[in-house]
Amino acid sequence: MAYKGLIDKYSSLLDLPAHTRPVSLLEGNTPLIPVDRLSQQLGEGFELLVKFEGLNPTGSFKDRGMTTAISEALGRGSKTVICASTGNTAASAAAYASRAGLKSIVLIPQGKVATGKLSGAIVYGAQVIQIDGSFDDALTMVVEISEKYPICLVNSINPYRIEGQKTGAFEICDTLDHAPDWLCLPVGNAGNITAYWAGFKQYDALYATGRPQILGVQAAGSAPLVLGHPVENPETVATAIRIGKPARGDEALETALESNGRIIAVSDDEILTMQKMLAQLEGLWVEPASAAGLAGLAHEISAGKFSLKGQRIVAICTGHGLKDPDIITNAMVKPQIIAAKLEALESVIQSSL
Ligand code: AN7
Repeated sequence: MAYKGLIDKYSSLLDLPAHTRPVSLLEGNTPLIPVDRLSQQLGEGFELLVKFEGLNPTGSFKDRGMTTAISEALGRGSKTVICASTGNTAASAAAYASRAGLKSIVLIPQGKVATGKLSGAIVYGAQVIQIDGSFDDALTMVVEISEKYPICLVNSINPYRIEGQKTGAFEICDTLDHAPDWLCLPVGNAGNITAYWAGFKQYDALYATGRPQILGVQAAGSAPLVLGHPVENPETVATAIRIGKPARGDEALETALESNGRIIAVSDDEILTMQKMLAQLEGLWVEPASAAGLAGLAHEISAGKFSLKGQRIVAICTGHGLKDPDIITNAMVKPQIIAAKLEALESVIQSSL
């Protein structure tokens, strides 16, 4: 049967109001890719798989929750949606709003949104507004404005975002026939970790698929859940998770506790090293924030805090590397230029022959 998107596929498992009018870009259904060369670098005796969420229609995991949030907003009669965003939510909201015939307004922190996300929001037709402040400031503003005007808020405070996002957990259980032992993922505003946990619990209650332990990973310069207090001026190269006051922070902490997992922080260096390892060992290019879950796993393994034997571990890679090409090109050595002569080519590729 033809694939019609997440609402169609999992309708009976998603708590959506009757007025919901499905708007889909055939999101979800992303591959769970074994990464054996990477796992061998990290340790022995375990299985590692990457759920590559960068293959969603707008290049990030946000599309799972946006199909549901926009579908509900459309059915309710909303004309305009709004969100604060570090970039991926903005692009996703803008795309789904256009597909639904709605207007979208996105607030982003000035100068801190990667090129592929900003250009997405613009091409999909959003009204893009930069805030002279952080994501957290922008989120406060959109919450207030959506209480004052008939504009639908589509940040992950919106419960329908979580409903759609749960499908990531369903897909993993469908593919593996069981939940993995561990799930590793980056944590920013903490919608994704909240949704995965809800999804695994729901599937386990219905089909006895089990529950993973959850490893949530923040960037060290933006790690409110590790520090135990909000971070006023969050900083990290992983701009997607440059968030100091996660809206669903309490739920993330509860998830760590309930799942017998934990939330940790990794440095920007660890994140960029893992981004490179994934690309150069496996051919998977993810944006920096998306490498954080695996960077956290590597961190725990090298600290001797992880017993790997017989474990099946799934890492969620949340966004595509093409979202943030500048992080690569700004740091690269410019490719060499040679004469258009065979001898010149032979001499520079000697070591690869
Ligand atoms: C690639 O787009 O918050 O913990 O405004 O883009 O559910 O917030 C993005 C977050 C991880 C963290 N990886 O997820 C936004 C935004 C990527 C992201 C996260 C984000 P949450």
